[in-house]
Amino acid sequence: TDPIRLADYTPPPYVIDHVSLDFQLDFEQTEVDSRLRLRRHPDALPGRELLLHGEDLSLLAIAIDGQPLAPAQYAVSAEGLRLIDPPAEFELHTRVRIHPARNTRLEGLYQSSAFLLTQCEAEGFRRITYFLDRPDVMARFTVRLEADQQQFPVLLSNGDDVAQGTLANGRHFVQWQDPWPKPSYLFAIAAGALGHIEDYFRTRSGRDVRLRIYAEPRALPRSWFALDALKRSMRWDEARYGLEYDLDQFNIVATYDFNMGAMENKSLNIFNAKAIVADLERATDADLTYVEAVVAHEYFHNWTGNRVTCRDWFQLSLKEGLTVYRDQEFSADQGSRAVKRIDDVRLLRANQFPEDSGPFAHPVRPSEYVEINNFYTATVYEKGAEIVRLYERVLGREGFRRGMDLYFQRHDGQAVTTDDFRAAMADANGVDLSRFSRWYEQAGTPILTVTEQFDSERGVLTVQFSQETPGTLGQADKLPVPIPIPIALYRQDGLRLPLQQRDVGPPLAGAMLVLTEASQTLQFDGLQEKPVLSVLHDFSAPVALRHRQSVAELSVRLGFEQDPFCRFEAAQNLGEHLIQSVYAGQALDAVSGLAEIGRAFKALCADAGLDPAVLAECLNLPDEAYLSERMQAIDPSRLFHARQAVATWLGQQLEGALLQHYHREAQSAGGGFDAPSTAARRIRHRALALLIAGDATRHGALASELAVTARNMTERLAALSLLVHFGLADQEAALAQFYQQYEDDPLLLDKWLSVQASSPQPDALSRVRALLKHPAYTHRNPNKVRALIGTFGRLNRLHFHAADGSGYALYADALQAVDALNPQVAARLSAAFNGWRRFEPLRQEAMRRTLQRLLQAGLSKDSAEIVTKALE
Ligand code: BAL
Ligand code: ZN
Repeated sequence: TDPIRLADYTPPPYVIDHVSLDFQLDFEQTEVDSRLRLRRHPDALPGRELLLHGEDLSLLAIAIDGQPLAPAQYAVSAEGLRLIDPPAEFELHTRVRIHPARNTRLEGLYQSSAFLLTQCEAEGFRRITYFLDRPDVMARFTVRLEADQQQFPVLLSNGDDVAQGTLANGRHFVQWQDPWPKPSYLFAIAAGALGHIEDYFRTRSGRDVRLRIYAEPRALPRSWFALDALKRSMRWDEARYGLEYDLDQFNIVATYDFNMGAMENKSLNIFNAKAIVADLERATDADLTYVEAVVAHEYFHNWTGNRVTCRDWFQLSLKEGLTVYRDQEFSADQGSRAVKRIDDVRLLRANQFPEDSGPFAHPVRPSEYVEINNFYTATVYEKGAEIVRLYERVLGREGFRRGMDLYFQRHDGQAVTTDDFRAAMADANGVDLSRFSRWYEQAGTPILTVTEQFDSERGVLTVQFSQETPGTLGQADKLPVPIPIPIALYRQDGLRLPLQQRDVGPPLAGAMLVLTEASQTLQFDGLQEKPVLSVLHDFSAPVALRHRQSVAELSVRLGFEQDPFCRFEAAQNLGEHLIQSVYAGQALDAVSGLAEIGRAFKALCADAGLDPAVLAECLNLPDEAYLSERMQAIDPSRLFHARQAVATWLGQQLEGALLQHYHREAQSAGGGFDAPSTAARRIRHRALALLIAGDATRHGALASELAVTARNMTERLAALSLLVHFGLADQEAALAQFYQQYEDDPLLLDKWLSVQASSPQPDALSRVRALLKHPAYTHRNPNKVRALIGTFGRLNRLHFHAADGSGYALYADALQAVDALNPQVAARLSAAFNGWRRFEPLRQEAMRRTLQRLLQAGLSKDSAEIVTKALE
């Protein structure tokens, strides 16, 4: 398949001013009657044909301005409907039939238990009716939904419901009107046996907005947290950006069958139940945090995505990077900003860095794609958010707000580009941001190297900063990108020193260098001894930092850094030093600086001023995905055991302190979803994991005890994971009990599957094999696929990479089966092999062969794009 290229962009041939849709809804056969008001786009290139996108539609009727078309006036193909010589302005009437119950791709209109739903982003609308299904065609929609009243008591679409009534034969209808022009990817309907909960939000201008969450009745009592998160999001967007909601109702529908996390359809968000249905009793703190973030994210899209949308799909990060940045900031304001930042960086490093260094590396604004669904990536989302954060770093929060204000002033109601966003940021602040375009255009994680030289006689520290972005497929040479680098100096005893800059290199503003060249040097003087240098506070740019520091220097940073992220970073560096030394074959006892590292961690545990959640993250060793990024010819089994050995050592070294934290926080850990209680749970569960790694015989009983006394799902699941992952005596009983207790709860069964799929115990593979046949599992449900197969490939590095290739084989078989049903979900699974070139030769070969076998078996366009790239 030929790729679609950004360079080939042309404006749409026609404008669609108005769309009127009439649905006769039914699970088996739905009919869609459409009337489009089209007129030739003023800038359109002349052409005799007009192609309207359409896939898997049966055309029942077609007319232009009331006149049925003769066969010579149109042609239907796999791509869509071609109109021959259409007038400059006309009304197109079509009627098509579609089959929702047969739709296993979950794109377009599909069935989810007792209701019908749509998913149109990116190109699902063309599976509903013929249309110019591209984001720069923004139209006003009127939608009439008609169905059997008993089967489909609820009929929802975008905008306001303007008419409804009952009809003969037990049927009824509701008519919806959306006053805001929107691209087709934001169209939605939901229809069927849905219950709802309700609340109101009064906007700052005094309008009352009715808020509803619709779901299967059993899920509703657990959806109040999400509804509250929605209200907090609405308030936050007014306070931080002056952005108010623009309709009188806002509806969310939750479903257990969904390809993504959620979807921001105008005023009718559709959510994976995983991102809505959550309370302390049945969801972990991580789940609740996720729900809060996704609810906010989709709501924030109302302005960043819906009111101002993307010109084309290459601009996806325009809305996604910006909206992720906004939800990150919202979450930071709800709980602990430091913990939020650490969590986000961990995620970026585990998911985006490998993408950026693998065969699927692509710029935040890609220049070509085969299947756009494959570009909803960590790069477009998370790295995109980091780039937006760069603007905030260099412009300050107020400057950033000025840029946002100008962006909306210029582009409300338009479909625009990342260049337009950057121009608004630059113009609002009177600065030149042209070099930031490189962040969007270049793939690959820039490597920032920091080298120090101290002249003890003159008391001068010379620091050289250099950057290099590695070449990626099709982009061999890279240019320097602007990198904001906050700088601090500490004395050995932890005192922060003033920065006395010498007249070398660019002058710092607010203790921050913005590195714009390949290399720049700074000097600081007035120093009595070599100071400890600290850079990149708060992870100020999405770069891979190479800064060699001694164990002594890292220990000072761990103990005294004022920036919590940097303390976490020092801990990660110390952990990495130990793990890599063991991996390289050293006995742990012989690793340089071991005793000093032990002392530094002990001191950290005793630091009463430290947020226990930050402490927990400092004690969380760098994960295998992140470590692997910095290695070649990886032996995953050796890496797992090296990391485990360091965890064991840490658990033994810190035993006393860990037990103290575990018991001291017991009471707080029974509290609600507030920062102190969630922090208490984090440190307790981190402490317990290390204690058991240190000595399972002595401390395993604590996990069994926690399984029994658990007061919330965070505790219950922590206990279950530890029992299973350490293969402790009570594991089978705990698994059986968990299953029995939550058999009726799809989201908790997902967890039950994931805990087993991620187990490092020797029986993991046979467990996964058995679970594939378990009634709790089906290839048809994306959440189940992700929980079992996805987790196995992503988190179980020991068994996925089993030396005999059994993990790859099992995974590939499952992937192939899923691909036949749901290409979008299968393509995600395919990415698990992307890093194959980084492994030792035997695994490389086994993975390469698996990829070839998959390709030969015949894959969907989605999966084929990923697998082909991987083999290139
Ligand atoms: N637009 C797809 C789901 C999301 O990012 O909100
Ligand atoms: Zn989004």
